[in-house]
Amino acid sequence: MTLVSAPTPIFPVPSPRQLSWHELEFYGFLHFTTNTFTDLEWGFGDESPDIFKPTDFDADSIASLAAEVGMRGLILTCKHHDGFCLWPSGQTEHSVKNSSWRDGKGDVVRELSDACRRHGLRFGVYLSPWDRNHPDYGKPAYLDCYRAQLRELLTNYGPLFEVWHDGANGGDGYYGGARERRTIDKLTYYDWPNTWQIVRELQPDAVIFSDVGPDIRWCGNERGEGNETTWLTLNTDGWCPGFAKPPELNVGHEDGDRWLPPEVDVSIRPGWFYHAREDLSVKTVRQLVNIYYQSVGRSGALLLNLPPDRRGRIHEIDAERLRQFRRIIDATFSTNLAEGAAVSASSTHGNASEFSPGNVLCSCPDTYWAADDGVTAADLVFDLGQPKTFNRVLLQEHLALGQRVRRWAVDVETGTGWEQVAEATTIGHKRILRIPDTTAQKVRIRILDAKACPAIRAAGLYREPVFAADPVITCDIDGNVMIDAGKGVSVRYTVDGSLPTTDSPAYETPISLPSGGLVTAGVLSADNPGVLVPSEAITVRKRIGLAKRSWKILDGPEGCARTIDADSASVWESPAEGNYPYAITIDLGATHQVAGFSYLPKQHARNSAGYVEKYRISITDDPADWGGPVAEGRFDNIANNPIEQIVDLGPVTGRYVRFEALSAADGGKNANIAEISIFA
Ligand code: FUL
Repeated sequence: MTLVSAPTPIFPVPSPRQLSWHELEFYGFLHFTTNTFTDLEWGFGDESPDIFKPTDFDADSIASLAAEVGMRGLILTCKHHDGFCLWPSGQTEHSVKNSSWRDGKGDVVRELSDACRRHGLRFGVYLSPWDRNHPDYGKPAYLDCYRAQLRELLTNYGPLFEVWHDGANGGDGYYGGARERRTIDKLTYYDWPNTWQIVRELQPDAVIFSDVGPDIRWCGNERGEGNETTWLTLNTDGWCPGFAKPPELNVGHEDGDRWLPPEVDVSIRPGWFYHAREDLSVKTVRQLVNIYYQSVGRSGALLLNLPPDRRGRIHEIDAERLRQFRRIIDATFSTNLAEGAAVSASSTHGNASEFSPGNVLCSCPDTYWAADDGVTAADLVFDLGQPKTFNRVLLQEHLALGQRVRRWAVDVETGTGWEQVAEATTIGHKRILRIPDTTAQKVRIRILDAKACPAIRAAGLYREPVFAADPVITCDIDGNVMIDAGKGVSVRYTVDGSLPTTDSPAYETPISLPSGGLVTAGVLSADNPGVLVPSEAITVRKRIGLAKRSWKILDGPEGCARTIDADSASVWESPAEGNYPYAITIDLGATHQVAGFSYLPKQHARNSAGYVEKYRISITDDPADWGGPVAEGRFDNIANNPIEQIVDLGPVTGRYVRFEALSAADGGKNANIAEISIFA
């Protein structure tokens, strides 16, 4: 063997701590606090500690589920924005020590960190910088408290793999009874460099997460969408936690001067905390699999939130979905169809065997194929020995040398020459391309452009089996409910909340539900031979509102009929010169018993401008006399997570509904509404 020196790194390169974090790929988030019991997303800070009283908390069942579905660690919200500490902190009275749960001797952080170790999982902590309970929040004294709490968590609970600093910060709160609005200077208040130094001192192996690192960055959204082009490098000058540009966090900067890879945080449910009303909206298997490809498959890590319920356990529906998700991922990635292939390359670094193309099929993390110095376009050819069918192509770069590849393509040999079947941009830690079923004996990976000679650690060809699609339930303006489970997949349904069985009606034509209701659609394995149905059944539920055909706008800004057209893609947006409040009055055409209201903000917007945050809802039978509002509040966390916002009501009786949008989450003047729905 010749002695050839390795390719020169392209800077910046990951630290050893970041390199080992890249290997984790998939771990869980646990959002658990008083919110679980008050049904909020952001607690105000004035909750009685006694409200935190899980009836059957079992850290082992949570950790064993996480391990079973392939998570490598768990991060717990030890303190969320309400300031309630899940451990007996010496810094505050707002903690488990003042709850009658476990007679005031409970410590969720202790139980979970111990359970994680028992189940081979790593443990990480989320400590919200914003504290809506603390009297000193906003003053210098609070920083001492925050740092002392950080020290408590970093010293008393064993080795941590990650410390999570949320960017959401400042606003109204209890603040020791002041009940006022407080803002802080995000750039200076936390003196982040010195605060992070505490983590370095006490847990040198832990990565630190915030919008801007210093070790890993936010991916810029809470939808589970890493970007196809993802640079693991970023320039963060002038940015800080809570103050960065989400679209740029999503892509990264090709010329970034820091190694700062993205973590994709997303909840298995619409909200981050457990709400019984969201039992119907747990992400479907198809959504979870899609999120996997959009995160892990785009070089990010997937931080998937599983909110414990009021028992202190992961709800059975969530657990079942996760197991189904795991079955699909395992069925897909258990066999690398390229294994055993003869691999050749158009260029090999120094012609040395230690950089040979065959290294991409070895599972050892430190070996790789590299092209010669100066060669920034090179091919790898796999001869599979016989034709094989695949629909997933996976590549990994050897990150210790920096992120190098800008663009690559996949070709197959057709008998008459090479045909391109896919083209992509960055690779990074791991890139997985989804392509249609493709059969070939010879496959060629063409690196088209790179910052320096490519260094590829792994390559794989895989086949995702045909699996049953989660039924998609939609409803038109007349209250006709449609269920789509994909071509060739049979689906059954119920309208009484029960789970579909082989005795339930098969879905064939739209179901008429003008008064709304609860539709449960199920794909049963017994009905679908030849399709991988990852459990006995896949069920999806949707709460259907009143049909909107006979609704009229009684009063409201121009164009607001778009909010009641049963088409979420048609959005009412306030005019550029508009300002809050905005009010829309709807005539339902007849008197109804109203049990709920929902506001769907504009979907897939590039920023959070126009999301309504504070609202008031009134219902009456006489539009000349509204009486008091039936609900008034705030859509917490809508800026980060603009999902359908459901408000449970009375029920109250009335024919006219007035929705008043009082302020925007971004503090601006504009509002948008995709759809308003009313549940009977
Ligand atoms: C956000 C918070 O405001 C949410 O409540 C949640 O914790 C999410 C992970 O981060 O910024």
